[in-house]
Amino acid sequence: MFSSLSNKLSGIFSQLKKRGALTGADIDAAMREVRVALLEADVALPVARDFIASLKEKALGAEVVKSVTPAQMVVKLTSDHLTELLGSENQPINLAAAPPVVIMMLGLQGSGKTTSTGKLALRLKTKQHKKILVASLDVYRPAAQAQLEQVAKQSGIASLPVVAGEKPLQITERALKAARLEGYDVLLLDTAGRLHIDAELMDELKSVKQLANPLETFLVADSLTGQDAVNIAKAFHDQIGVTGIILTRVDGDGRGGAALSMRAVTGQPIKFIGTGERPEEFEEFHPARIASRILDMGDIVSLVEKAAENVTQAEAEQMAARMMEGQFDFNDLLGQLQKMHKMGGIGSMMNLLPGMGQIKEKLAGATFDEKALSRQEAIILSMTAQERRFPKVINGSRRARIAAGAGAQVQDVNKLLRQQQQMQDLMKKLKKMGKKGLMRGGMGGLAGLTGLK
Ligand SMILES: Nc1nc2c(ncn2[C@@H]2O[C@H](COP(=O)(O)OP(=O)(O)OP(=O)(O)O)[C@@H](O)[C@H]2O)c(=O)[nH]1
Ligand SMILES: [Mg+2]
Repeated sequence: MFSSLSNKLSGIFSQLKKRGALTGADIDAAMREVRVALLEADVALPVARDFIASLKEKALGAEVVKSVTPAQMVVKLTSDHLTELLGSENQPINLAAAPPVVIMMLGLQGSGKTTSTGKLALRLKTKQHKKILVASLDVYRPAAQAQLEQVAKQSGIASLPVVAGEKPLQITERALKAARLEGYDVLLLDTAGRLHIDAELMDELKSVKQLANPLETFLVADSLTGQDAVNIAKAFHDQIGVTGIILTRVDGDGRGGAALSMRAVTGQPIKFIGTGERPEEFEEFHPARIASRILDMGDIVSLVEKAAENVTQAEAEQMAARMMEGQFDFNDLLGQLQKMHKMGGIGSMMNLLPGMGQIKEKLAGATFDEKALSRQEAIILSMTAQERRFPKVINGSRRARIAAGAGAQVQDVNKLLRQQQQMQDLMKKLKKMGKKGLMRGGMGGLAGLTGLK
């Protein structure tokens, strides 16, 4: 979502880097360009203006001009400033109260409230081991309550049984009671959306809030709506009082302005971001990481965390043991493919790597897309257990059968066989090299799998 801003900034800074020593005029000119880039990214005007004013003041300071690498100093200052603009530190969700802790979700129609309710519930359940109850107060849109029920069920979360004809306040009361009696740690209230902010909606939200006394009131805002999202958030905050913002569709091609202005305009922290439609596509918002993503310095920290989450120690050891034996059959390959999928595919990994912003388009080529991963998985799944274990038995007629079963071409099967063979050869070599070569081989193996070699 920040790609265009990110490209512009890296362009500005690479020009600057070429200059070596910087004059005040160089910095002035660069700051003007940064300002334009921010405005083009749909950052609110006053926010961009303040940002540039204070950044320029620092950048023009003697430190930068006299430093050995002035351009890098400017980049560093910009990164610090961006981090600050985004809210400095991650603000964790507040659950510090006697259970059941109530969390209320609000926002405009279609902003992602129901989806985010499910995502947040899943996150609190898996990461913080909380017992969660969700309840929908949306009695206006037909099937809204059923939608939340469905979303919850998908993630193994309990939802308040729907009683036809109840009003939002009645549902709230029943949900509070159920949460108390049934020993839930957290109660998430999903509310109805409206097309515009209207008095009726505000009154209803106010009375629900008064009754439920939520510890957190999250405004769910669609980042694709840019400055509108920010203005709406401000209006909600002024009238209802919110304690944090959940920014959705950060995976989309929005220009980033919403994320950048939200904190400055509303004074409230972004606590989470939605990065896709799936329940697990939801992350804590870390200002420093986002800033470094925007400046295309990569986001190594999140990458490492993501990988650690998905590959457990035991799995890693098991994988290493197989490698040490010089083994690599289709079960191993399938395991690797599935892990990549779990991590949100190669695309999402690439976004996090330094310097990838500029070559991302190239990487979006045939061997590098999600579809290819899924197709490879389908091919392996269409093999028998014996074929997966002993790929050598896969002859011409088996290849045709496997291709047909996976809805793929025989040449795709051949390609995958070659990959498996390469990996197998690599493992054999590794075995000879011993432990020392393992790391290097592992990386090379990954590259081989993705056709990068
Ligand atoms: N790509 C992407 N899609 C999202 C994200 N969050 C929500 N969506 C999609 O946005 C659509 C609307 O989401 P809902 O959760 O139903 O929105 P809502 O605010 O509850 O809508 P109403 O109840 O009608 O006001 C759904 O198709 C979601 O899958 C996100 O972070 N990324
Ligand atoms: Mg909804």
